[in-house]
Amino acid sequence: MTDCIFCKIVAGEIPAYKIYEDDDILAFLDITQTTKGHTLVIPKTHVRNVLAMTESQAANLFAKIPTIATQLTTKLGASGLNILQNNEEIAGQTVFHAHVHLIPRFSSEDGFK
Ligand code: DGP
Repeated sequence: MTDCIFCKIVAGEIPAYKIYEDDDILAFLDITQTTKGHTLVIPKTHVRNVLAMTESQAANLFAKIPTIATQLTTKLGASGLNILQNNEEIAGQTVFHAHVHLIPRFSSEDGFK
């Protein structure tokens, strides 16, 4: 989609700090950094959100979440991680290209919130 920010990131037209990439999936740092390492995992092919996905599209996206989440948590020394996923404006979706938020959580001993 030509006017989609995340499609532009996939195409390399907008810069992003990439965490993981394969033929179907891209993970990159969220611009807001709710916590250090806040990451978005997206399908490279445009789809509006989970409500518009086929089972196969959902399987491809969510199958990668455990590996990316575990590596992110381990490499950052986080104590845990929230997984968040918004569908449609009423539920907080602001970018209408499906994405999963990975939000690392740190104890006070980690030095981050
Ligand atoms: P949501 O509210 O669930 O639709 O989350 C959209 C997220 O996308 C939000 O946390 C901010 C992030 N975001 C928006 N524009 C950009 C961008 O240009 N680059 C990056 N890296 N993240 C973006």
